[in-house]
Amino acid sequence: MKENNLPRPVSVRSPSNIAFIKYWGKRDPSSQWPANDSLSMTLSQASTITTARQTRLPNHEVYFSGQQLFETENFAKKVFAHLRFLAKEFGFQAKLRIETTNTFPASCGIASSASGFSALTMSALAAWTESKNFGDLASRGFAHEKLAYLCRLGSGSACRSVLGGFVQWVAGENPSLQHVKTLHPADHWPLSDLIVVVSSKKKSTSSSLGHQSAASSPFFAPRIAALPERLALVKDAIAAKNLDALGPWLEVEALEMHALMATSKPAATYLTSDSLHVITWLREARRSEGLPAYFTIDAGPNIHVICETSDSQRVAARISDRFPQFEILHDKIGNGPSFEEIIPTRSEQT
Ligand code: 2P0
Repeated sequence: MKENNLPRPVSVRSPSNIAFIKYWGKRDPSSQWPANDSLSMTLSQASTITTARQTRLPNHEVYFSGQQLFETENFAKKVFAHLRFLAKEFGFQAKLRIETTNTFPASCGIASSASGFSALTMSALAAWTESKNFGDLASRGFAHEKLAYLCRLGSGSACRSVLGGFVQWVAGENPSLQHVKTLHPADHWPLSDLIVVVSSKKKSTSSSLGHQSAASSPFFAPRIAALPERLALVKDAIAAKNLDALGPWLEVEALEMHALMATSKPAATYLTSDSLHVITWLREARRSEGLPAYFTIDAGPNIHVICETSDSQRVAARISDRFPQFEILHDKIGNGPSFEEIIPTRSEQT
């Protein structure tokens, strides 16, 4: 406790994740109940670091990369709404000051809602409950399962970022039975995600709108019917660490999701001719040179090239050779969120 009787700030670093089996479509938006189970790999580099502190201010204050956010923007609306929801749900009175940054370049077209809402949820709860680590949070009623549930209410994919390694978000028979679980820890199979940034433009259709229209695509019902068997095959391939068994399903998932997006009402097209150049080249390099890499794609135009970490330098070098104009972000499987040490400023050293 500091001299001014306000608890010290807490800082949580939470990673993004890349879905191998996609979450696209909700059975019930109010409880964030997905249409299907999804499976992702938690990343280690692409993260959000959020510092939260209690204040005596009349309202919450939110800063992104040093810039104050106001509720007029859609993204900020969701952030403020989530803080108010958490405060009301658990009776927290103090208003928070939230300072957040991403470790990946701002607006580079990398989906940040998973890392953003998980870091926001965990740091805010830690600030309110004066927790310094996950043990403290658990002892105050916020164990991982509860954290995942609360992160999910901010943004669905954020619940998978609460855990490290290969993570499944189980939809369950009803909204209250959904949960997340680690299938294998990060050291089970070191995989890399080489993110080829073909565009850094902000996407024009938000994921939330995309989820709403997903069921209007003629591909939605056959996808949902095919997913249980596909999920089992993907889980087997991960358990066996078999990239040639996993890879084709990564590509089917990415292309099926983008086909769904492009055929929904309203439709959204995220892929660009550059996205198509990269994936066409990758498939050809795999066929002709045996390049051991497959792609997946998020709700945007950038291409996530998945390969074993032992091959990642070689694969990245080939991509850079062919596409020197595109930045590549090197990422790999990670262990999940962590509390960060905050170095107190001189005025805070009481
Ligand atoms: C996923 N995505 O499984 C899929 C694949 C993007 C493509 O979940 O409405 O930001 O906040 O629950 O989590 C992105 O959607 O949507 C997403 P909300 P979210 O990662």
